[in-house]
Amino acid sequence: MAKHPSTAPAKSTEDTLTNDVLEGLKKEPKELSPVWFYDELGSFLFDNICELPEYYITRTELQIMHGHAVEMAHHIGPEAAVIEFGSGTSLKTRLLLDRLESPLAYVPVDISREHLFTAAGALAKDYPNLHIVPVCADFTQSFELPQFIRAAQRRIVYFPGSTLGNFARPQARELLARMRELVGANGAILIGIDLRKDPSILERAYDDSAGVTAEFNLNALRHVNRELGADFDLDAFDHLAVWVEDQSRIEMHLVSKRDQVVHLGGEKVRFGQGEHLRTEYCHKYTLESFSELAATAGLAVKRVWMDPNKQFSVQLLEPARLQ
Ligand code: AVI
Repeated sequence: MAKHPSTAPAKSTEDTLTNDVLEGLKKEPKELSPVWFYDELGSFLFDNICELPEYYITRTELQIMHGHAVEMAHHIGPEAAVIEFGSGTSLKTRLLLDRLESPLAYVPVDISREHLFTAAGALAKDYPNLHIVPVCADFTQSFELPQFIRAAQRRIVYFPGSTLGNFARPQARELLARMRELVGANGAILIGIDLRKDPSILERAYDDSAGVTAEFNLNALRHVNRELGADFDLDAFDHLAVWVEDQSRIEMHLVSKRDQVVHLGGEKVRFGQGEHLRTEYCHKYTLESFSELAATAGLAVKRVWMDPNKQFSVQLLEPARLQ
C-alpha cells in the first residue's frame, strides 16, 4: 500500500486530510482509507502480520520467488531496469535481483522517505554494481523516472505483495495502465496476485488468533486521533474480517460496540451500536478474472507461477500487441 508519512502534517494538509476523513465517515457504510494504517506502529504491526502462521501471503510469495526467480529472470532478459512500486524492505526484490543477468538499475518507489532510503542504503551495500535510484513518490499518482534508465534493454515494473488487490477495480485498471505506459512497448510487469480460495482461510488470514491484525486495524483510529485531533475510543470498536462474495474480496471493518459520538475537525460523527466502518478491502482473483482485468489495461498475461496449492500467483504481463 502507498504508505502515509508518520510526521505531523502542516495545517493546510491537516485540513485536507480532515476533510477526506470526514467525507469517508459520512458515507453509507462509513469508510476510512487504509493509508491510516501505516504510521510507525502500523508499519511494525504489518511486518508482524507478514510472519503470522495464518497470513499465508508473504510466505507463499517468497516460496514462489525462491522456486522460480531463475525462470522469471530468463523471461526478463539482460540489462533490465527494475522499478518497484511501494518497495518497503525490498526483501523479495533481492531474490529477483540475485538471478537477473547484469541488471542495469533498481528504482524503488515509495512514499515513505525514511523506509525508502534505509532499504536503498542496505541494498547499495550488497549490490555495488547496480545503479540504485530511489524515487520518493506516491505510485498511485504519475511521477518522473530517472533519465538514465533509458539505457536499459528493458524496463520492468515489479509490484509484489498482492497490493493491487487493495484497489477497487477501476483504480486497479488505471494503475496497471500507468505501469504499461511506464515500461513502454517492450517492457513487462511482474506482479504478485492473491488467488480466490476458501473464505474461511481468508477470514483467518485477516483475523489472526494472536490479534495482531485487530491491533493493526484499530491503530488506524489511533493514527487519526494523533494526526487530526479526533477522539476515537479504541476500546469501543471490534475488529471484523468479512468475505464479500459478490465483490470477490475480503474486507476489514471496525464495528462500533455502542452508540457513540466521535469528534473530528469541529464536527460530530455518530456511530450506532453495531455500525460498521470499512477500513480496507483486498480483492482475490481467479487466473481468468485477473487476465480479464489486465486486458482492460492493454496487458496480456505471458507467464504465471504459483505455489503447489495454488494459493498465490506471480504473473508476468506484457503490453498486448494490437491485432
Ligand atoms: C498490503 N496489503 C497487500 C495487505 C493485504 O493483505 O491486503 C494489507 C493487510 N491488511 C491486513 N492484513 C494485511
